[in-house]
Amino acid sequence: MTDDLLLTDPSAAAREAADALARLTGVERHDVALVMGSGWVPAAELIGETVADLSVEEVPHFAPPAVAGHAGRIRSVKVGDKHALVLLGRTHYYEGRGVEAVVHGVRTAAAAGVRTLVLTNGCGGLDPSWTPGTPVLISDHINLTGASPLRGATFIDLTDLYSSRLRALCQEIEPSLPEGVYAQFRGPQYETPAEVRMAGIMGAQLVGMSTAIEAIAAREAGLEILGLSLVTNLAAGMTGEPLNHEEVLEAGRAAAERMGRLLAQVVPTL
Ligand code: 8IG
Repeated sequence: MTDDLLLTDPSAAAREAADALARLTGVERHDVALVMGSGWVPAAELIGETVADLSVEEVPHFAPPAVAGHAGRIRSVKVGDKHALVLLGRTHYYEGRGVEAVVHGVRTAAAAGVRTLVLTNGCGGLDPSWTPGTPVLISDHINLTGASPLRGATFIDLTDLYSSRLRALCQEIEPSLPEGVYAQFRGPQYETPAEVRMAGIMGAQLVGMSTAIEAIAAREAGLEILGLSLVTNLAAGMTGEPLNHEEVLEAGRAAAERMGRLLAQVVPTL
């Protein structure tokens, strides 16, 4: 099924979705949005007080969830005095719905009044000291997908894309939080060991399938971005063991409490 408005006028599609969110949640404007990726859904419960809980099917132009552990819900959550929009699950580029579908949540958040965006993901780690369940602040990215959410000659600046101000705020709360460069692969297959070595030579410490394209759209929309990766597995070829999705979900469950507490502390300061 094609979504004509999403493809022909993505910003109009985002306005429609934002209007529906205001109506369905009863919250006129949201301050901050969080996209909860693989391994982060259990942490969502701990962020704050849920004011409204919707299925993505109720909100215009969102695609139904495709991956186990990606819940396909949108919540309005009160965190301190902030209204947070919590997107549980995301559309990935590898689903083949196009970049417009991938970044519709980010554009909807911006249209709903959001100024600050927290992008979370589960990913592979290249630093052997990052055991599964280690949270890492994204300091920069390498977009290896060949895709962009931008159209035409949109020459936007990506300097300090992952706000150094927001990273410093997180490190005040949790001084031990490491930082890393995130390389986005298209997926859905995980990397070969040679691709993981390539990513390391290029300067990446994290490999995933989501965040870079969303961050570009968020910057275009003028949002300040906090990127948080949960290393759910060592990247392919680093342990001698194959990767599996169950390991990802288990790392998320095990780290949920720590991640939820971190977000509950960070969000009111954003
Ligand atoms: I969770 O090792 C998760 N997502 N590309 N590589 C890539 N994406 C991931 C990985 C990984 N683990």
